[in-house]
Amino acid sequence: MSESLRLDAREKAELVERGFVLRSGVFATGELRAIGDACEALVRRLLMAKRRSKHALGSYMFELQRQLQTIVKWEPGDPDVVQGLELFAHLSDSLQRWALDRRFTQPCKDLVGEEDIRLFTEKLTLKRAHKGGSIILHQDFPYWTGVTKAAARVATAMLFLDDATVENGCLEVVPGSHREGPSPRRALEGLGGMEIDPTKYDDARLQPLPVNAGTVIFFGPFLVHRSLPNRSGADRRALLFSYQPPGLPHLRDLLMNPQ
Ligand SMILES: O=C(O)CCC(=O)C(=O)O
Repeated sequence: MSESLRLDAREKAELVERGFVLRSGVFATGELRAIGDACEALVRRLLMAKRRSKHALGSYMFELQRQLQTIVKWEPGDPDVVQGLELFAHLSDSLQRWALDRRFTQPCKDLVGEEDIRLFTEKLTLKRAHKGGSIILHQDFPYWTGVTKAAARVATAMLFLDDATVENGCLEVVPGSHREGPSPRRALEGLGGMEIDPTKYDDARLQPLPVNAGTVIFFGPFLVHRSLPNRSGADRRALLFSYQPPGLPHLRDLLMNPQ
C-alpha cells in the first residue's frame, strides 16, 4: 500500500495552532534539479518573448504577457531581472505534472477540506543572487477574494528549490496570524492596497523559516508572510502551488479569458 501523505495528527494540530506545516526532505536533489531546469527553460523562453509595458503596482513591477497568458514580475530595483512568474503550468508539461504531484496535493486536501482539489494558481519566485528583492508583508486572501469565491479555502504548497537562509531571503511567517482574519492594509488603490500596512503591523512577530532545498511549507490564505532581499551570491528559488475545491476555474481563466 502506498505511504499516506496526508497530514498526521501532530501536523493537523500545528496547522490549527501556527497556521502552517513544514515538511523537510520531501523532494530529492535530482527532482529539484529537474524542476529547476524546467523553470529556467521557461524563464529563458519568456525573456525571448516580446516585451509588453511594465507597470509599477504597489511594491512590484508587473507585466501582463497576454500572448503567453502569464504575469511576469520584474525586480523593481533592476527591471531587466525577472523576480517571478504567476500562471505558468499551461506553458510547461513538466511543471503541470509537478503541480499535481501527490506530495503537494495529498496534504493540501487536508488544508482545503476536500477529497478532490484542483490547481487554482501557481507562482515561481526566483530571488536571484544579490538582485532578488522583497516579497512584501501580505496575506494571500486579499489578492484572491474578489476573484474566486473559494478565496478563504485556497491552500498553498511552497517548494524550495534551493536552500533558504536568513541571508538569502527565506520565508518569514507570523505564527497564529491565520486566526486573526484579514490584517490592516495600505490605503492605496489597486494592488498596492492588497499589501499589509507596515505601520499597523508589529513585524517583531515575524519568524524566519530557514529551510533546506526540498522542503515544502503548507499554509492557508490568511497566514501573514513576507521574504526579504537576497544578500547572498546564490539564487533562492521557490515554487508555490495553490489549490482550491473542485468545480471552480483556474486563475488563468478568470484573468485571461473572463466569460
Ligand atoms: O517566495 C517567497 O518568498 C514568497 C512568495 C509569496 O508569498 C507570494 O508570491 O505570494
